Amino acid sequence: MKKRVFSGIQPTGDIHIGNYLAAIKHWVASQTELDSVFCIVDLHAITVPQETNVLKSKIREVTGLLLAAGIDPKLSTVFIQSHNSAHTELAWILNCFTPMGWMQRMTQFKDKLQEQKEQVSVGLFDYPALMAADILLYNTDIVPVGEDQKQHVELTRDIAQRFNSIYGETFKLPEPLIPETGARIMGLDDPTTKMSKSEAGSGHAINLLDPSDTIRAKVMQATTDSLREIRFDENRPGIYNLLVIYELFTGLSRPDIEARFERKGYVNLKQELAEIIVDSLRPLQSRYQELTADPTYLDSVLTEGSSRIRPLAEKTMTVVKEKVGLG
Ligand code: AQP
Repeated sequence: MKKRVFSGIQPTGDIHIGNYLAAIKHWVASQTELDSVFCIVDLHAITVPQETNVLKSKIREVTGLLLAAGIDPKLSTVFIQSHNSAHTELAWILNCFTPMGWMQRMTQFKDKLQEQKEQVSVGLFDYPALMAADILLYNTDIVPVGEDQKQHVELTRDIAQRFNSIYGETFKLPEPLIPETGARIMGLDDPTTKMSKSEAGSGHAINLLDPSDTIRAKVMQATTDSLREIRFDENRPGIYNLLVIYELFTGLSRPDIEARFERKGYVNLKQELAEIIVDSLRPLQSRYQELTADPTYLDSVLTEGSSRIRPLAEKTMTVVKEKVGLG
């Protein structure tokens, strides 16, 4: 039996190289040895305001990008969260077993609360319970995520353990899988904040569908520092972030990269990095154009994914409802 992997991606904003290097690239690499389930989490997306038509088209865009990056729908299951109502049903049940205090400790919510103040939705507060439902529905073994989602996976384990302690062994406890390098790619304009889809600044993120000249311009404008030496030093977040991106796209070792840029300046590093990103994303971008040329293809993949996954969720819901005494 292959271990099951579950991961989600929000169809919000533009998918960027942080999503790609920390998550999507690893999903592609492990799909032959793991039973992989990837969910386009549109119900998570509406925890902040979305425009109807934009959300619908972003769902297809993210699906196209996952496939263009190498997710193979014959090996992996790709589906839309809202196509399976078991996600919201289980989330409600888990809500009833989750103390408010646990949710109030979630740092992502606390950060968004600072930004959105009283506009923040109840749905955003409850986001981690929905994420717990996503994961627990499918007896997930491994949840590959970036560093920002680690706390939510730990909460999922706590909720599962609590439920299991009341009703006996029901949910498998999932393990977060965080990449050793690049688990937190930072914004190019501000390397002290994580690269994020919802950040508005035009020089903040490199998006997977950015034209070559846009990528070049963003890299050349990236914030660095006034020092000269090019080496991996976490205390110099701007240059460190660029070097990590360089490392992840090239696969070269840190000593090799440092040796390559000895006695060279930041401009050399930025120029070379920009070309590496442009070249690395080119095949993905042309594959994306091919895949989206047929408007029915992506929907057929998503429909097939939903019907493959639904019986697994139904099995879990039957057990959970029986244990809780519903119906
Ligand atoms: N900057 C990042 N560095 C490393 N990993 C990242 N991830 C997101 N940003 C970074 C990882 O990408 C996967 C998909 O992310 P998501 O769309 O589900 O949600 P998110 O974490 O909320 O991503 P964003 O880009 O910051 O989106 P918004 O702005 O919409 O909230 C996850 O595995 C995530 O860890």
